[in-house]
Amino acid sequence: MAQGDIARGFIRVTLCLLLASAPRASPQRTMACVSIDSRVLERMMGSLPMGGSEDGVAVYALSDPKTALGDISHVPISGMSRTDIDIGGQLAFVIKNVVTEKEADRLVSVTEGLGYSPAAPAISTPPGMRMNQALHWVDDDTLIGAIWDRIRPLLPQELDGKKLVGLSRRLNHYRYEEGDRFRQHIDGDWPGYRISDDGTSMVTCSGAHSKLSMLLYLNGPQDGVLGGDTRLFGRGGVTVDVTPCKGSALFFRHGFSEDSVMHEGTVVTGSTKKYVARVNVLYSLP
Ligand SMILES: O=C(O)CCC(=O)C(=O)O
Repeated sequence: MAQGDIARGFIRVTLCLLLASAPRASPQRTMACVSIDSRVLERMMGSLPMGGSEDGVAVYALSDPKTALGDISHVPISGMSRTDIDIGGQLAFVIKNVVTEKEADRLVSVTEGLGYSPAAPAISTPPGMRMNQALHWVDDDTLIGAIWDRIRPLLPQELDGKKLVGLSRRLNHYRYEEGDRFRQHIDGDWPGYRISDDGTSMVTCSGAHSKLSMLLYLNGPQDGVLGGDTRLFGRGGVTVDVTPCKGSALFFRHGFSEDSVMHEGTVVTGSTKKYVARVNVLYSLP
């Protein structure tokens, strides 16, 4: 079978949904399992935590996103707010309630169903830097469209003279186990990605490029996560630790801008895994 055939094969995975009734403070949550269908949009080279790379790492799409992700409203969640973080003059802010706790739990379950891997597709990191597991998928706009409608008014409408245009539909998820971390780095800038019109592959969005990272926290201390703060290194030696808050998102500049923010994911010190998703915020091209 040619690689293209494999890449476009359909896959059925079992989705373990975290039950909303499980006690919030307990890291051991009850799970219910349902089946969902997914497909592989692309297979590409992925870098491994301790160096080297692996070929054929999948980027997925959900065959039925509405069923897999559940009912997602496009209206803001009550209590949404933006708080700017003082890191010596560089842009960094947190938006609360980007997704609900239920949506965050569901997303964790979807990604667990698709399956994490040590290799991160298309990402290149030196040995020992990205010590976690990765899972990348591309949304058909079911989730990203709703998040966009919620957060759009709170984002910088212009950066470097370029207009805010949207969010990439590619979600790069990371799962950290005890001892895992993401050492100091600056995120690269990327084109936006979406699913092709015929649904079979991942394509770039024309006329847009990313300027901001959005780190969406899918769990946090309330689920039993210990450690795993995101540490921002600002100008003049300022450092700020942002503790993951489930459903909230941290934003900061990336790419080759002077304002790009050095950051790290600090060590997860307990047995509860930390889950985060990185999504790029897109601005117009000249
Ligand atoms: O998990 C974190 O807190 C940091 C993640 C990160 O550095 C990244 O996705 O670039």
